[in-house]
Amino acid sequence: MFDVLTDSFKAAINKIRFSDDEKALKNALETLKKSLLKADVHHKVVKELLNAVEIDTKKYGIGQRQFLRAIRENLTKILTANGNQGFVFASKPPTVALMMGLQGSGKTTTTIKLAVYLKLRKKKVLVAACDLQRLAAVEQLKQLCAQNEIDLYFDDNEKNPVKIAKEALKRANEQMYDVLLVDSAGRLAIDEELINELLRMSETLSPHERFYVADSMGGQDAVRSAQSFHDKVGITGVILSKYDGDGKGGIALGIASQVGVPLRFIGIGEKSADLESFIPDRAVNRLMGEGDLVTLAEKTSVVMDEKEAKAITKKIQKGEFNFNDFLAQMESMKKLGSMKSIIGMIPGLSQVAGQLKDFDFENSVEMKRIKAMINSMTVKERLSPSILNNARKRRISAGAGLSQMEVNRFFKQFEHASKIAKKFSSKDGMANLQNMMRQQKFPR
Ligand SMILES: Nc1nc2c(ncn2[C@@H]2O[C@H](COP(=O)(O)OP(=O)(O)O)[C@@H](O)[C@H]2O)c(=O)[nH]1
Ligand SMILES: [Mg+2]
Repeated sequence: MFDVLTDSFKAAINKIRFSDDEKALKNALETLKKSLLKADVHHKVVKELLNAVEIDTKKYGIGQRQFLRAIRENLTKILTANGNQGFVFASKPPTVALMMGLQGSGKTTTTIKLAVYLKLRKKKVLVAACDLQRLAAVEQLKQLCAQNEIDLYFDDNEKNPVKIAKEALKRANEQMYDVLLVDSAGRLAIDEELINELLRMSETLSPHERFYVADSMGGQDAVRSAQSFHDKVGITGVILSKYDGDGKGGIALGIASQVGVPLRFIGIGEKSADLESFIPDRAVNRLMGEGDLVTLAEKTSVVMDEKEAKAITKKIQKGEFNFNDFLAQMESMKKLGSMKSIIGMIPGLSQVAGQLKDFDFENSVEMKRIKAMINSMTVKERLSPSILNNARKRRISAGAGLSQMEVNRFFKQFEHASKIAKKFSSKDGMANLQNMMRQQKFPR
């Protein structure tokens, strides 16, 4: 959903890639401003953010790295200013949460997602069906609760949602539930009747949490209605639903900075497991598009000069990447530091990095074998991998003191790696890679 912001962040950053004067900074800020406005961020928020970024960049010394740092820090400041993430339990159970929002915003779906989320954390959860506006609303909850083995309180004979809420709370107390989640009615627009119903519900329940479910695709309208709910009923936290859609990125910034309530969760799909705690760092990474790939790129450019990198990329694109290049790449990799720290910089893969033992790339048996193999090749073979027939492979395996199977496996890997490299060095390569990473879901 952040693609709008992401692309323009890159454009802004590129403006000061090769120059570091004030004019370049002004250019970059101007690009950033346009992109933020286009992503539906309120102009006041944009103005404040840009001012802060300008001041901080100058403080750090104008340059690309400093500019990025200033953006990152100021975005994080906005997104964390209001406190809590995730679910907060009351000191004495049951923790009562009232779910609010406009019709179709995702209240019911989010209620079930939250129940599943809490159940996974070994909490005893009761859901109350208090949306009596839409005919099918209670039926929808009955089905979802049955599918997910969640307890539901409903009363098909009662017309007053406040009474149902009251009875549900009584049951939650009596049967020692840890959490009571109350699904409420919505309207297409905010009206007095809805607000009155929510106020009476709120009085009866004294909820610890009043969650506002906001549709991520809603733009400034969604920010405005969140503000109205906050003014009239009071919100303790916001859950952004449909975060997986193609809405513009402004809403997270808008809610945090304009409404001033914390973002707690994000809904990332229609299924009941599709809920994640809102993690500001990750949101900022996504907002800025490449996570620490920026850092990674900077690191790589330190060990490999630009001309060399371009030459290699060209070779890969033409399918001319050979064993000499391979050896040269290995040498550069050494300078990059341990694989673990590199993998840790790629968004979504930090989990994997933690699981990797400190792997000594340079001194690994695998690396030594590969070097032995390449050393056993003739100059011609190194330059043209395609001429390697079986007779040549036999000679190489003898020379390197390895079995033919090992040699074959290495060649297969090399072929595979060249293919992947070729794919990702194409015009859309980086975008493909980033999409792939975004779609990866790692358990937390
Ligand atoms: N893609 C996606 N769809 C969602 C998400 N949350 C809710 N929906 C869909 O939005 C529609 C309205 O959801 P519902 O929970 O019934 O809204 P309510 O009227 O506020 O209770 C349903 O079709 C849901 O499947 C989400 O995080 N991602
Ligand atoms: Mg509903």
